[in-house]
Amino acid sequence: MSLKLIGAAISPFVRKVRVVLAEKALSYDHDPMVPFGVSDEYKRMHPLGKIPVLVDGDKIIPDSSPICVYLEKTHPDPALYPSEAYELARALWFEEYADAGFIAGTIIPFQERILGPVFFKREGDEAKVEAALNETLPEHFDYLERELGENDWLVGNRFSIADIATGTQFVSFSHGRATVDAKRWPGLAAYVDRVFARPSFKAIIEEEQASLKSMAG
Ligand SMILES: N[C@@H](CCC(=O)N[C@@H](CS)C(=O)NCC(=O)O)C(=O)O
Repeated sequence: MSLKLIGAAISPFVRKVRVVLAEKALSYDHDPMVPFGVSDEYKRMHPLGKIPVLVDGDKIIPDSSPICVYLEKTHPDPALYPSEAYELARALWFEEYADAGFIAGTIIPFQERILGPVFFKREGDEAKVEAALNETLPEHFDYLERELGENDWLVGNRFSIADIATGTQFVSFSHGRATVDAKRWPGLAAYVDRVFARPSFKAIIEEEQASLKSMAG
C-alpha cells in the first residue's frame, strides 16, 4: 500500500517526517497542503487541523511524532530509535524538547524574515529576531552544546530521531538566514553542519531552498 504524506514541506514537522522517510528509503505521495482554512474532511483526519498527516491505505496517523513511530515499527531498518531504555527515553525527550520548546526560538527568524514578508506580505520584525537570537536561544544552545559533549550525535552517539527532530528546527532557523555562532558554540555549530550534510537532510534542504527562492521571486 502506498504512503501519502499531507503537509507543506516548509513545516518543520512535515520535514521531520520526510527525513525519516528518506532515511528509510521509502517512497510516498506528497500533498503539500497548507494548514490554513482546512476543510472539514481534513479535520476528520486531524481534529486540530495541523500538518502533517500520514495516510497508509485505510490507516490515518496525525502528528509527526506518532507518524515517525509508525514508520519505525512498519519499516524498522535502519533503526532511528535506540533500543536501550535510557537511550530511548533520552531520544524521545529530545524529540519533545525540539517539537514543543526549542522551536519557539528557532522559528522566529524564519517567521519574521521569510514567512511574514514572502507569504503573508507583512513586514518582518527584526526586534523579535534579535530577541530570539540574544535572549531566547543562547540557553538552548548552551544546553545542546553540553548534551553533545564530544559526541557526533545527541543520543548514544548514533544518528536517531533526536537528531532528526532537532535538525529540522535548525533547518527552519537557517532558512531564516540565522546561524549558530561557531566561536561560542563550536560543538553545536559542527553538529548542525553534520546534520545538514546527511544525504536525507541535504536533499530536502536543497529542494526547500530552491522553492523558497522561486517564491521570493
Ligand atoms: N505536534 C505537532 C505540531 C504540528 C504543527 O504545529 N504544525 C503546524 C505547521 S508547522 C500547523 O499545522 N499549524 C497550523 C495550526 O496550528 O493551525 C506535530 O508534531 O505534528
